[in-house]
Amino acid sequence: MAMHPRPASVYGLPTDIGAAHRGASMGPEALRVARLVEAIAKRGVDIRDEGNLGGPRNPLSKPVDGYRHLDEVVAWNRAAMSMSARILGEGRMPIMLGGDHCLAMGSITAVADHCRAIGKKLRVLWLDAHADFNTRDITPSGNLHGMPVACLCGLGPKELVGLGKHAPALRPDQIRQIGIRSVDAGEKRLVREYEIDIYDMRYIDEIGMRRVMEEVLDGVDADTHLHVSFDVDMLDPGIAPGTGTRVPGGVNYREAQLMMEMIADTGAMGSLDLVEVNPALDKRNATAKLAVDLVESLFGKSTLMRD
Ligand code: 6HN
Ligand code: MN
Ligand code: MN
Ligand code: MN
Repeated sequence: MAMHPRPASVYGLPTDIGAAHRGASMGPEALRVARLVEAIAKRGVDIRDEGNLGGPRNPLSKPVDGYRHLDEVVAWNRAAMSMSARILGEGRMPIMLGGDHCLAMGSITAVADHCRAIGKKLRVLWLDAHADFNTRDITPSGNLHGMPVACLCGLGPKELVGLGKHAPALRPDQIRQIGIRSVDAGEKRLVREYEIDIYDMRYIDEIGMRRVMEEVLDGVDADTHLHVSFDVDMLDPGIAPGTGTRVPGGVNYREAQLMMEMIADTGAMGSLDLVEVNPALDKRNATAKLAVDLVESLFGKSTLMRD
């Protein structure tokens, strides 16, 4: 497929408001230090850096009625949603730098509203070790970064479920989850009930990443907006130690490259989240550097025609 790289705008959300540990708030700067913006520019993309948005500080409080920091999470997600909506309105691709994964509620709600308004199909690729499908009744932690997919599908507090113009923002059949290997007990029942399409590590091991990606991208066409929500804990902790909820047995370097290359080949990526980079847990910014390397592939680095 001929590629016309679409213009893109990066913005940062320096917060760890949805997580249990502090540090993901430093993710946007770590990604910039790893030369994310320059790497995308090198792919021939017209790229802007909008800087960081602000929001409430992390009060480090206990969960209330099953949610930790709900008001603050709502505030940050409203900011994310407005910024992504603005960038989409300018005809550009929003690249949200987290921050923790709760922020994908805002970015994806904006994308869902945009796709409804222009009549495009939306598919969300959720790259993660976790299903992020908890609710307040089943969460083991109260942390909202474990709940964004459930909230986007209508299961969650009304302030988050109703962020956008249409609630719920997503139907389960629009989502494909890849790299999953840690799902909590109650969460397992719920993802089954909602029929979330989960390509877990066992499935990847058994059929291989190439076929997994063919399946998750099946049906993606010129009328499809692909949203990629990349939680770096999808990657094996041996190559990506800088993240708060590490789970052994993750996606390896070559598999990750192939995923990004196959996404790039569709030419359909319209928005991206890069979340859960935690420099406080990293080794010499290795995780941010790896994320940048993979983003280069997402923007077509390995495509011979463009090198
Ligand atoms: N993430 N399932 C665990 C929880 O607390 O709900 C971990 C969630 C991790 C979320 O990495 O985006
Ligand atoms: Mn996640
Ligand atoms: Mn995760
Ligand atoms: Mn679009």
